Amino acid sequence: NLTPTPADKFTFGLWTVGWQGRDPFGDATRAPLDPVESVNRLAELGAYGVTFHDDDLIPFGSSDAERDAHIKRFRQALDATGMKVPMATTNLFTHPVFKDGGFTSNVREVRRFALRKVIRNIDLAVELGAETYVAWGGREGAESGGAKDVRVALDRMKEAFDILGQYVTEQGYQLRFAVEPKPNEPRGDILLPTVGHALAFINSLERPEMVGVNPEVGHEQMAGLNFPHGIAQALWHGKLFHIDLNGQTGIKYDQDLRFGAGDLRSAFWLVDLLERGGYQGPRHFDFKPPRTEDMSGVWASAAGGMRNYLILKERAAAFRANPVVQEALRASGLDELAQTTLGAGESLADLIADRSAYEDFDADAVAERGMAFEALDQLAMDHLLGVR
Ligand code: GLT
Ligand code: MN
Ligand code: MN
Ligand code: MN
Repeated sequence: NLTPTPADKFTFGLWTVGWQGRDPFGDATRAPLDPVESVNRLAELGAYGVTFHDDDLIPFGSSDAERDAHIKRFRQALDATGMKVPMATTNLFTHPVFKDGGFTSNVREVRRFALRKVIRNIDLAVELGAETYVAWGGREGAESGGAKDVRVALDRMKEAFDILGQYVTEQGYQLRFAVEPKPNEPRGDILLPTVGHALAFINSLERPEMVGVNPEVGHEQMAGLNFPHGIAQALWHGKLFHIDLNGQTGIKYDQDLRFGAGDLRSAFWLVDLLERGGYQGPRHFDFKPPRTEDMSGVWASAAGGMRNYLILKERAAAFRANPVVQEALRASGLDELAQTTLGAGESLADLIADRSAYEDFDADAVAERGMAFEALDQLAMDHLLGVR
């Protein structure tokens, strides 16, 4: 069934369908989009919910009365449609004050302002039912070596997450943070550039259990990395708190194509992993409908991402269910990989005493075994391309 329903847990950032198409070379190609319109249209398309930056909903600099009015209209749209807000985040990148970062700006009063801006939106996020708070540090970085003492900047980054963790704990909120890595753009080099860097950083925090990652397909691919492998490791650490789905074709600027456009083979293995790997969270789309599109193209792009996910889910399930595939997986040794390397009850001393493991081991003979990965991969291609 390729028709999305709320049970599929598809969510969209307000900033995605609301992107006006401004880029470094050209002006907006689309008019501003009312968040209420986004909620209504996405609900009609079968989405589960929306996510937002503070400034997507409440323009920067709004008065308290204006802020209340924006929140009220948004809430009414959520109530009327049943749409949820599972995640929210903070805009610490658009206003010029954040030109050198938010949590790690060299300017101390900017860092204090950034923390207050996050705290204010955390209160709203929790009121709206969010369970995850994303932190994308797009402006945390540098263009030149002397501009940032990276070790000291990481001290400030840790300080920020420790303070925010304390705030959430003291308020008794059920909210977890998800760090979103990105290697570059808009800064020349961004701190916490990949999933691996972020996972290591989290271990140094005061409350590591409250912090996980929000990897984005295109961001890891901009670093030349295998996205499903990064996601598998995040799952292995119990740190996949959220995910940004989109499309990217190789190492170039952040394309933010709709999910499924871009590296389709990688998307197939990603859906296979998410559906089998125990990830229960939202399938969150963070894409930019190309600036060539009018509003009907925007909604076509949003619908297309969900459709591609559901097609790949069906294709991956067919791949796993096919007995020919199951035999090919055995031929490729996947069941053997699942066996422990030492036998049950076997000790290190037993391994060292085992002559067949080393002294009598015939490396040349064992090396003759082919792994049969090509046949297995062609079965995957046949399923992905729809001929099986
Ligand atoms: C911005 C960025 C995204 C992040 C969003 C969260 S904002 O559009 O490019 O990848 O997920 O701050
Ligand atoms: Mn991106
Ligand atoms: Mn983005
Ligand atoms: Mn993102």
